[in-house]
Amino acid sequence: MIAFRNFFVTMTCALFLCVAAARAPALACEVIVYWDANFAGQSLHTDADLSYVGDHWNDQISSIRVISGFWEFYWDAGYRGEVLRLGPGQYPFVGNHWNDQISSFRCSR
Ligand SMILES: [Ca+2]
Repeated sequence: MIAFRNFFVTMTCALFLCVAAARAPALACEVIVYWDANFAGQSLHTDADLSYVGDHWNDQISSIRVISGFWEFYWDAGYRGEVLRLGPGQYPFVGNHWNDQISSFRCSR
């Protein structure tokens, strides 16, 4: 009986960890992009991959907060062109080279 209970507890814990692990990737990608440097101007908070940021945001992003996950920012739409990879952190300015250039971005899972 004790052996059975231990087995049950073990399996329950294993199952829980599996569920937690399966959910982790979806929960671990969150980013905020900003129109201007120093997190100023309009902002876009998302956990979604964007193959095109849209006409309004295209070539406008100047600063980024990566809340979680590792994100790839691309020069062109469709995840093409040069890529800038950023992990969790604050990026008050993407640099002169990348300023107002990003057209698509996605979380690298
Ligand atoms: Ca800008």
